[in-house]
Amino acid sequence: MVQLVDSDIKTREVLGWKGVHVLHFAGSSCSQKLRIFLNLKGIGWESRPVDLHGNENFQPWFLGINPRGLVPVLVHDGAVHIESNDIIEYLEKTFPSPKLIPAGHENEVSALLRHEDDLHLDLRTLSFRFVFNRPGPPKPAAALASYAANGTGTVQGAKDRDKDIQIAFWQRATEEGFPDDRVRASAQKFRVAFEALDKRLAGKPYLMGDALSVLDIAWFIYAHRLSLGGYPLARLHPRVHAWKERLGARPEFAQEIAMPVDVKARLKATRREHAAAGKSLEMVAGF
Ligand SMILES: N[C@@H](CCC(=O)N[C@@H](CS)C(=O)NCC(=O)O)C(=O)O
Repeated sequence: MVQLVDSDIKTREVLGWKGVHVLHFAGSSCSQKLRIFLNLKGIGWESRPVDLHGNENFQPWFLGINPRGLVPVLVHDGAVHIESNDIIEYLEKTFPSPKLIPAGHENEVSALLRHEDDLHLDLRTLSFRFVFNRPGPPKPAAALASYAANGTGTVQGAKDRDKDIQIAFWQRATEEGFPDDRVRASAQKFRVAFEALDKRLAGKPYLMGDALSVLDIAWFIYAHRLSLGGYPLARLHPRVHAWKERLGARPEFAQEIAMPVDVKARLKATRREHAAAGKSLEMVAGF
C-alpha cells in the first residue's frame, strides 16, 4: 500500500478533502483501470481531472500531491494514495462488496498485478509509438524541468527512485524516440504475458476462474490499448481477444474506453500510414 506521509505532501489543501476523490486523466490506462473498478464497485467519487496532454502532472500543484507525478491518485478523507494497483487493493479492503479479489487469493492477485505494473513502461513505449504518435518530443523540455524541480521528491519519507526512472524514460524518449528495437523488446514481453493469459482462459470465463476480478480489469486495459496500436490479439491469442471483446461490451468498461470521433479518425489514419510504410506494430515486432 502506498499511502503518502505528511512530509511527502506540499499541496496541503488535499488534506482537507472529505470523501473519495480521484485525480485522473480520461485517456490514461491506469486511470481507466481504476475508473472501471470504481464503476463495478458502485463507489461514488469526485472527479479531479489532470490534463496529461497539457503536462499538468508536472506542475507544482500536482507534484505537491503526488511527488511521483503520475495519475491516478486517490485522496480518501484527506489521505493520499498513489499507484493504481495499491489504490485498488486499498479500496477493495475499504469497500469489500462486491468482491473483486477472490478470498484467499490476495497474495496471488497482488503478485500478478505487480507483473502487470512491471510492464507499464513497455505499454507506454508502444502507446507513444503506435497510438498517440504526436509530433515533436514526447514531453517538452520545460515540462521535464518543472517535473525535476517540483514536489518533495519523497514517497513515504524516502527519496523516490521511481521519479528518476520516469525522468530517464522521458529523456531517452526525447533523444531517440521509440525505436524499432525497443518496440520489438516491449512487444515480445506482451506476447509472453498474453500467451500465459490465453492458457489461464482455457475453459474459464475470467482470469481467476468463474468470477470477474481486478486482474481482468487490469489486463483488459492493456489488451485494449495494445489492440488500438495494432497488436494482432485475435490472431495470436484468440481466447484473450474473445475475453477482451466480452468485457469491453459491458457498460462499466465501455464507458471508460470510449474515444471521441476525431481521436478515432486520427488513430485510423496513423495505422494506415504505419502499414503503408511497413512500420505497423506487427511488422516492426515481427509478429
Ligand atoms: N505504476 C503507476 C503508473 C502510473 C502511470 O504511469 N500513469 C501514467 C498514465 S497511465 C502517467 O501519469 N503518465 C504521466 C505522463 O504521461 O506524463 C500506477 O500504476 O499508478
